Amino acid sequence: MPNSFKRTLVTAALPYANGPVHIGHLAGCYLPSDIYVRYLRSKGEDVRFICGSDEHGVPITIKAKKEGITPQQVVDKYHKIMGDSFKEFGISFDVYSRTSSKIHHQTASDFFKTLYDKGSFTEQVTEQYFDTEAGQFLADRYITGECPKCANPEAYGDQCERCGSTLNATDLINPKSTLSGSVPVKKETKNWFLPLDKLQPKIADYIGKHADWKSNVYGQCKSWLESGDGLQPRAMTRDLNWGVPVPVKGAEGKVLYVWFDAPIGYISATKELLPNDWEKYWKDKDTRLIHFIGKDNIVFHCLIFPAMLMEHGDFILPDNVPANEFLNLEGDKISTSRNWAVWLHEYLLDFKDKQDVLRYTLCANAPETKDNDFTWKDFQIKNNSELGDILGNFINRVIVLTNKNHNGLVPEASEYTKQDLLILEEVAKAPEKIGASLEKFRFREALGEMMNLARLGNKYLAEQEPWKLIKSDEKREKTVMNIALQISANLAIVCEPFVPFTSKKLFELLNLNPLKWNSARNTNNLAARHKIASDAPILFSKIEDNDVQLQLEKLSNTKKQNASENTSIPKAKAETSFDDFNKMDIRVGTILEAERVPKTDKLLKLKIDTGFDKRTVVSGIAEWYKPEDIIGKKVSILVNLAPRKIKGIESMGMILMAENAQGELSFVIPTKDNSNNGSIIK
Ligand code: B3M
Ligand code: ZN
Repeated sequence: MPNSFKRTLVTAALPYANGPVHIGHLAGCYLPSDIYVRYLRSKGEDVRFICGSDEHGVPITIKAKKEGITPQQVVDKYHKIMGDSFKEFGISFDVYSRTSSKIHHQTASDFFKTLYDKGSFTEQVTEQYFDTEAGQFLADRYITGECPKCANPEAYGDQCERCGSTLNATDLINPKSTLSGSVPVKKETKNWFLPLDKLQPKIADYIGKHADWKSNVYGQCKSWLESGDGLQPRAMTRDLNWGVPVPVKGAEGKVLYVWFDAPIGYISATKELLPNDWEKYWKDKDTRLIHFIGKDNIVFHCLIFPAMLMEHGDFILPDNVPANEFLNLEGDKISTSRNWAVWLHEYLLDFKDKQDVLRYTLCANAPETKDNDFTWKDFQIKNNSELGDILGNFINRVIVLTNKNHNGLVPEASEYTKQDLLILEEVAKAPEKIGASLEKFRFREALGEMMNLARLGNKYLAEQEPWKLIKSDEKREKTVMNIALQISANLAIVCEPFVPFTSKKLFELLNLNPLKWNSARNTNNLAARHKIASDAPILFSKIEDNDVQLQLEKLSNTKKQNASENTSIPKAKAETSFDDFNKMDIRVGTILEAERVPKTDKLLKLKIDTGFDKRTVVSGIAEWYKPEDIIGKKVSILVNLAPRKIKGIESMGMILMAENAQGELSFVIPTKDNSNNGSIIK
């Protein structure tokens, strides 16, 4: 640990309690944070590991509505499933709390009140979207529409998942309520905003001091701060009935914004863990605060939460925020709604006692600097050819030979050869090397170093051939076996953060009490004549083709089901009036020019002859039409749509398209040639 700190508080993002945990979550933050904490614990450092369920926010209420139960029932269900599966997977939180708890409501409420009393918020009456059918305001995930930054048609009211932008619901183009599907109206309401625009210099100063952060994280923060108009004020309250009530007069029926209360959940969880001692982890400058998160949470942890903490004044700021990129599954983006995922609780049923295989595979493929892919085939290879053939095989040979030739007693080493000394030196360096990678949050590299120790052991056995020496030079054989056993003991120590279940088994096999990290700098952890276990179990039983096949079939069924669901015809929209329809001026036009919009996959820039003018329209049809194929084509165009800027191009109108269930687009055009440009469509 960077020397000047006395203790470390590690947090892992609080998962939303609206569904179980999948491998994307694990690879993104729970596994790396667990490895890191286990390492620090093994080093004997003062560290606490904090997590809990994020039980507020719109995703929970949407889920409750869908399942016909209360939000509390939803969070109770998933809090239990997630907590249990984390535990079974060996994620060693010191506390797994939840944000619907009393202690959290109190802590979040007090935090808000402090900022409120200090005048940190600006009180603003703004127009927010309201669903008249559902009778409620639409914030965050209650509303979808087109992202103003990247034209993704399915951006949410708080965030665009395609380009990662943080949005306000009112930024969306063509917004739609996810409750009723209707077009929302604007209605005035009072909310409390954190003026991030005014706080920007302070935040920029803070980020500027952290150029040491992972480049994906630092880069994203910088681009937020430097893009366009910079940071914008953000509402910290919502018109909702699920969450922490806003603790001020005149705020009835409002709750704290989920991204205001959730990170405070780290503080409440620490209080729950250490009722009398929590403050030193949050208020003492000698504490290092580290947030492990996925990349979609960067802005909230690096900009907004620090801004809240600065405004509050009592707390330390995050010292590092090691965020990972995303993990894909079999080449496709993991998606809860499409059920495209490997769910942890299901994995634990299908692969009983194989926690470490998944831990190993996810760490070896961790999406540390770019998105990465999980495949079942690779999972099989990692088990059979790496864990089994390298680590498992080495340990097995050592245990078998010790029992066969020495009655299970560690033989005494006598003279070391030059090569022995080099090997021992190499072995003693392992904890340093692994630790150095871990401290830089390079988990894949660290895992590779750990496996190199097992490789070294295998190579040593293969070169020395103690099974031959036993017949020719017993003394030498004893030295070789002693060294091999010392390597095994050191492996038990340094593999613990990555594969803790295996580490435990190794210590049992060696009949040792678990040893701490620094013991692996020695190469004499096993005394001569120490008795080890008499059986050598298979540590990593083979994963058969059939096991892989079953998992692939499960996924292919998901694909089929999704396809059949996608072919269903969308429900009819809510009724509209003739007058409303008549407000639209739709004409026949002709495409004069067409070209791709640079750096986009979907957009074409078209020049259209409308009969009364020639205008530019940006249209999201590039996936279906090549520019050269559509010049001269007749189209229907909505000509009185307010102009909007798309990718810097002013788009004047919209081309009408028919979209089938697969999302393929085709032009809606007059069927007779007698309709010339400018003809009215009605
Ligand atoms: N629940 C989002 C997520 O699960 C959110 C994290 C909160 S951390 C304070 O991605
Ligand atoms: Zn976007």
